[in-house]
Amino acid sequence: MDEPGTIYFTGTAGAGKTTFVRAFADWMKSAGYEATVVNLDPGSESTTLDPAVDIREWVQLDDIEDEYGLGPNGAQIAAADMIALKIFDVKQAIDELKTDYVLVDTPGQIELFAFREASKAVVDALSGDRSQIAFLFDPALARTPGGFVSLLLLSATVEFRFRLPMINVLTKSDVLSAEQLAELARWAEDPAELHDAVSREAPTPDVQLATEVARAIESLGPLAGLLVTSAKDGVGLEGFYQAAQRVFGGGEDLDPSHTPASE
Ligand SMILES: Nc1nc2c(ncn2[C@@H]2O[C@H](COP(=O)(O)OP(=O)(O)OP(=O)(O)O)[C@@H](O)[C@H]2O)c(=O)[nH]1
Ligand SMILES: [Mg+2]
Repeated sequence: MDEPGTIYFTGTAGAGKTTFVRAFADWMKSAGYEATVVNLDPGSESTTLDPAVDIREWVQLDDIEDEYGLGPNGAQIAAADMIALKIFDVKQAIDELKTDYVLVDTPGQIELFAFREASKAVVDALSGDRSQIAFLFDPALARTPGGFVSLLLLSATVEFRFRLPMINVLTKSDVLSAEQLAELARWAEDPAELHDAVSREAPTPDVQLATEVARAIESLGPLAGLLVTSAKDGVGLEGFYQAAQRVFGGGEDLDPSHTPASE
């Protein structure tokens, strides 16, 4: 069997990572694909994710807080390093399940995943050649030009850290109006529109910086599409699958003989 395709889901706290992973895993199952859900968040309190492989089996945030007398942030940092030490056990548990796709939910605090060296070791250990990162845009932040630009830069930073293909995904589209969605689509497709929107945003002492940042975005070229999704309404899950497939296999199913149930 080919190596599984691994997708890491990251984004700011509360962006909808855990909810999206569950919804996407359910969609994959209903479409006839096999996926393993992995929780890499040692502080996860989700009752809905139901991961097949859970880092909390090896590393638990509350235990670390108690054992070492650390607060939540110190415990998260210690946990990130402990996860790296346990990662080959996690990898073995994933490999034993032998599925085509591995969906990895990452800690709520993005800086733990994005900025710590331990996370790079984790991603190196878990991933083969077929890996990518989904960066989730929370509409609460993405709906203003400045917030949108900040998320673009954060996404670019994650790409810079991991050097893996990225898919940018707008979550919770159900909370936005049709007009807001159309505006976000214009910003995603046309950096000049985004630049104009940033310039029009209420002047702040930082407007110059915001404008310079928007120019930087402009020079990076348009986003390769911001995928609009809602885990709540099941919107965009198939589109996300297709986008991920394009990265993994040039648009083909991993196993060409496989016909998903929905086809
Ligand atoms: N309306 C709406 N709410 C959503 C959707 N997806 C997630 N949410 C809500 O957004 C909040 C955060 O969702 P999570 O899935 O826990 O987000 P997360 O990124 O995993 O959060 P952390 O791991 O704590 O950083 C919850 O209250 C969810 O119910 C969606 O598609 N639509
Ligand atoms: Mg979560």
